[in-house]
Amino acid sequence: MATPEMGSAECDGMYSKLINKDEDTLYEEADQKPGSSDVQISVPSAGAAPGSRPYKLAAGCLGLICVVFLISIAVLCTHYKNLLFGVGEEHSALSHNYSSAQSTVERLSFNVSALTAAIGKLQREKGDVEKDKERLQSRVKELEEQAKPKTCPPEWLPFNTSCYFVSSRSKSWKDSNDYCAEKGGHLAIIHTPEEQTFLWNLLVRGHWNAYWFGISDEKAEGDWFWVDGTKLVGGFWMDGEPNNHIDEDCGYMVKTRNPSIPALKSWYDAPCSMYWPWICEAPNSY
Ligand SMILES: [Ca+2]
Ligand SMILES: [Ca+2]
Repeated sequence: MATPEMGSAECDGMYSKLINKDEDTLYEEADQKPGSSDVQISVPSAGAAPGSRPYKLAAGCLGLICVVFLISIAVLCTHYKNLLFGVGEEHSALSHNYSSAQSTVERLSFNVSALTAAIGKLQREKGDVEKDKERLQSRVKELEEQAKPKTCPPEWLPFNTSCYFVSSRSKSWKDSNDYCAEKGGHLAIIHTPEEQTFLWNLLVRGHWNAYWFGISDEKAEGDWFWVDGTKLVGGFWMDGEPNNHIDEDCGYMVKTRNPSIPALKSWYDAPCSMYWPWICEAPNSY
């Protein structure tokens, strides 16, 4: 509502002053109500110019982008913080697992050493057991052999593991031994008193019933060897024998009519060329 005191020219002058005073200030006339005084609206110069709304929109968008950017950074920081925390926990768990695995390896290494020592001990014991087994098997075979029924041929008599033959003919010591060899044996080899007594009991008494057996010192005087090459140990010599009286290198035993002469003192030496009956010995599987 225009004041009555203010004319149109005066209003124009006031507007001109205002515009001249500040070119960046925009005056807009408010609702023109009759009789009201003019309303003055000032707008900052940057937006005062016509067409300033795109800048406002751009500023708003830029601010929004900044906010989104800041939020994104915050979210990423949180994410990576959680990720690093997870990695740390995983590293700690792996370290613990590594230590545990090392302990397990050390324990297993100790166990392997103990087992290796135990295996070595068992192998040695196994070797000892196998040797005992072989020895026992050999002994069992020997006993089975001894337990076999005696299978001596006719005119041959069994004793322990051998068969014996007492001849009724006479030959030299060498021919007697050859005869025994033809039958798969040799002149008797006498190692024990029992064997000597067994043979003695086979013989008949007589004036001078003599029998060759398998002993000789032909190779070296005084060194008596059996026909299998083993050296004589002991023997059942008559007192004063062997005496090599007339170059006597072969052994024989005598059973006279004198019952006081024992079986264990019945051996003599005589020249090997003499003719006497003989006693053969052969394995009882003969
Ligand atoms: Ca002699
Ligand atoms: Ca003699």
